[in-house]
Amino acid sequence: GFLINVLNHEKFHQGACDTGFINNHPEIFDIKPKADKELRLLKFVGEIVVNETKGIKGEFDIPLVPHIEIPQDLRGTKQILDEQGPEGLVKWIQAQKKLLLTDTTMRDAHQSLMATRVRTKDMVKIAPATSLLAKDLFSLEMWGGATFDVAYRFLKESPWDRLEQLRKDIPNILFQMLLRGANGVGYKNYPDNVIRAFIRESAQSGIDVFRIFDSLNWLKGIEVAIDEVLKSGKVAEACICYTGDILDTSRDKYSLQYYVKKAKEIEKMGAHILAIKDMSALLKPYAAEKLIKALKEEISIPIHFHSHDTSGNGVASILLAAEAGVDIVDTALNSMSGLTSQPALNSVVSALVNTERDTGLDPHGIQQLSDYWEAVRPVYNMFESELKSSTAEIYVHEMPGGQYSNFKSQVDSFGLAHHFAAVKEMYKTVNDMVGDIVKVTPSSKMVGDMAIFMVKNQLTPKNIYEKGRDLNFPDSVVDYFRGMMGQPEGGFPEELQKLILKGEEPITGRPGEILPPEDFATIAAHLEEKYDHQFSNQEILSYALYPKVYEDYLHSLEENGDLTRMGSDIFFHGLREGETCDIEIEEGKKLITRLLEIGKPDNEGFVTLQFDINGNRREIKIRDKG
Ligand code: 3PY
Ligand code: ZN
Repeated sequence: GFLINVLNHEKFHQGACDTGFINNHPEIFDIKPKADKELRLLKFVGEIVVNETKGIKGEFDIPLVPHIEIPQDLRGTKQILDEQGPEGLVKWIQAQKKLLLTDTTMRDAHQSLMATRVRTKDMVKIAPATSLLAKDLFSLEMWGGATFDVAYRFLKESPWDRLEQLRKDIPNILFQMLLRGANGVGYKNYPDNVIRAFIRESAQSGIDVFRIFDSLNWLKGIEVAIDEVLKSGKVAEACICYTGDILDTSRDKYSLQYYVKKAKEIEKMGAHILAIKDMSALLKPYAAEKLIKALKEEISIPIHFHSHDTSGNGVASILLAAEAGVDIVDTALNSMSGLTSQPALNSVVSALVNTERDTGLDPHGIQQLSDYWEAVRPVYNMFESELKSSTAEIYVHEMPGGQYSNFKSQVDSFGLAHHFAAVKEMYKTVNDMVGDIVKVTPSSKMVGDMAIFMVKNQLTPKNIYEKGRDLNFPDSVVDYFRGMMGQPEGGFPEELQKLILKGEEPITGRPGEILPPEDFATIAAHLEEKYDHQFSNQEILSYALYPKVYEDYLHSLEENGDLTRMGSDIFFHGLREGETCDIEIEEGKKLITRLLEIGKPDNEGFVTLQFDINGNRREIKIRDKG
């Protein structure tokens, strides 16, 4: 607008004004026939219709949002933390008889069931109802883990916006995130100043409880994160990741003593809460009872039990942990629970009604929340894993829930679709080769990458020392053996380490100590120069964590505009021929869109789509890539 005004100005035509700026910036005339919002949107939808769905789309129910009225004095655990600080919150937890619950629906549940694809829009719709109907929860786990990069990478939305929008609508329940220690929300160690800045920013944007783990239970790897959370006045929940089987006395690496020792160290580090992170659903019911009993005798901070239901024993483990005095457990609303996800929240609530550890949650209220998610879920069906039943096989290969549900498609993408059983078997073999390690992001990814690599190259634990000499191992494997994921219990197997590092010396200290600090000012300058606007601390951190993913997201914004207001059925499935829907393109601005006709590809392979937009006909052409 400004430019046009200048160009039309009388003085400009007379050459009587200083055009130095214009002369020095010829790029301002480089006006792409910039697609208007409407056209960009139709192109986005058209691309899905022509190249993904071919106009085929299921019928989706509109998820029912319960009618509620939020009382003025709605309170919850968030107020306890805000008013009494982490120590006050810990005292409150210890004074509770009831079993406290965390609902993971908005984080681990969909990460484990649907490749982390749930969009902010579907969360925000149910947020006010959640704040009321689930007001007696201990916390909502709704951020961190894989949600951060998937939001940018696949959903083309900002994870920070998700956090802030949910915070606004749920002011009374603690927000909890999963932080991979020195790996932040990524797959590699970051410099200390990135971890610290990320925690500060997350705390400011609404996270209360930081669940922090190291993928090898190497406690040095979580020191910096715990320290920063303590400084920020938030709750530091430090994890021991559970692996092996404490009931099996023939396997002594991960014994009861191992866990008790780690727990004591964690308490000494100043953590407010200890989490038992059972990412692979390996903590069997009677082992849970034994472990919690022992820990309750040895440490005095509250214990939070996180598990998955992959084995089908999840609720049983929770109930026996509750018997043994566990303070808090993770569950997911029933419609988002089970299998590789968390054990079922509503079922645990009902199981404990009229018992000493009654959770205090209202079964009717949480049923409505579960019903909502039940109706949301079909839109995401293409991301669901093929797993139809729980499996006791998990006790053999020990693969984390989120990885298990994704692994099949990862294996397929390497052209090994028919070798899935062999790769799973190899996952166990690799674990033995590397010395029986804790397997959770990113160490689990390393084991998975190595297993695929071994099968692909027909390697065995024997022939690898011959055949592997000239092979380049996957990055994650090299990183691991360089010591860049930390130090495993019992050290690295030396011969294998030598083979993979090909002469390079591994490190034995904390990677954060040798990684040069990130220069945030340089990132800011780079982004501002390239995109010509100011970037917030949040955005600069996003770039520091995921430079390419973040810039791809910026490009998507340029190309497609802001897609966050679009309904998820359209975002993932486009429109079917003849379908009419509302597409919101900005606050309060809706396009009533009807896909009139999908044409046949022309000679150059373009398909013409006819739309009716708010009563006007519009035609676009999309290249059929198929
Ligand atoms: C993650 O790191 O994302 C996990 O959920 C690990 O269990
Ligand atoms: Zn988990």
